[in-house]
Amino acid sequence: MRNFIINTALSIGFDACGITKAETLSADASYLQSWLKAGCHASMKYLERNFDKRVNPKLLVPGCESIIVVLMNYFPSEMQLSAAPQIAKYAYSKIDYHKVLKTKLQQLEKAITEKFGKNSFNDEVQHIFVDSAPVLERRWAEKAGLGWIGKNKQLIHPGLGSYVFIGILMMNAETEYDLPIKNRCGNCRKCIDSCPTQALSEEWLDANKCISYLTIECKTNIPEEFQGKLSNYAVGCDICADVCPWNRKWAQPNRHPELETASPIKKWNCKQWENLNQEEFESAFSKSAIEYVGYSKLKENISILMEKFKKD
Ligand code: B12
Ligand code: SF4
Ligand code: SF4
Repeated sequence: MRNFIINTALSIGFDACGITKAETLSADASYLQSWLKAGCHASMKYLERNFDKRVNPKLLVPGCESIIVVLMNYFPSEMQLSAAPQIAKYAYSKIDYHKVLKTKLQQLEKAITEKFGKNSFNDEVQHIFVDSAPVLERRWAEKAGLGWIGKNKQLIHPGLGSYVFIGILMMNAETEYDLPIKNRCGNCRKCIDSCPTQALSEEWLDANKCISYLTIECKTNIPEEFQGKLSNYAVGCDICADVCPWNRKWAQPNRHPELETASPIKKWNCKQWENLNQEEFESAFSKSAIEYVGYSKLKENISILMEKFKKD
């Protein structure tokens, strides 16, 4: 069953797949609790909710025995103009990655059901997850042998690097499981030392200071103290991934037509981003992950960058 699932996942177009046993994540529960207590989740209140389900998949999906984890490489083949406001690579594609991964996970589920029967899954509840539910996705990926969680808090896959999306399929059947691999960060601290806002420490990531949080999730104005430190990012941030030696070694352009870069990202210069109006936004990004950021937030971020740019 394990081999069938992994081979099918690869044939559907995922770049890697691993399976691990569904069990309570006790060590992670206390880590998560201290992280939340320290307020590192900033205004993302949803991370406080469903705590028990977040650390115990059997409460989220009754009957769940196995966690199937898939990865999809999103490293783009072409980069934006460096003088333009920067969009993090996760949001380059024309089509939102949530949709791309969910469609492929449905295909995987269908293939497993056809071969092993309907009871393989709990149809009563949602059991496909991409980024949007109380699931500690990076931890499951690590447990399923798909890489290690680096000091930049990202999952790093040996051979692919960290520019990979994670998708989860919770299965009620038991099967053979994969084993975690060794953490290869060693004494390196390049990500911690390169973070422009000191959001990273050896211990954790403080979202209050993270450019990714500030430019995507922060619903109020970006605090003045961080406005000059956005490092030209208008959406997300890739600095702690770009500096990682393992990405320099392993990251290769993805070959997924579904993740084709939206043309404005390839072409637009500073002026075009600055003059972006609502209609252009809708027509360029209505299907992309940038839609989640929203027109006003994007414009606000761009204007902060422009102001700083003009001052300098
Ligand atoms: C909230 C969130 C954010 C927040 C907070 C980030 C964070 N570190 O938690 C913000 C908005 C800042 C963010 C930014 C980004 N995100 Co985000 N995010 C999430 C989300 C929705 C939840 C993460 C979460 O639960 N955080 C809570 C903290 C406590 O969890 P954690 O840091 O993962 O730590 C857990 C484990 O790592 C482990 N752990 C870590 N250290 C230690 C230490 C000890 C001692 C122990 C016991 C355990 C432990 O235990 C913790 C609890 O299980 C996930 C999707 C999901 N449902 O998982 C995507 C996700 C993590 N994000 C993703 C991406 C792509 C990004 C960005 C790269 C986007 C960008 N370019 O701007 C950045 C990267 C920033 C960074 N350096 O991490 C991908 C990561 C892919 C990968 N290869 O790792 C995910 C998995 C989405 C997906 N399905 O692909 N994100
Ligand atoms: S995403 Fe950017 S701001 Fe956030 S921790 Fe990494 S380098 Fe720092
Ligand atoms: S930059 Fe260094 S410390 Fe940070 S994740 Fe990569 S290998 Fe680990």
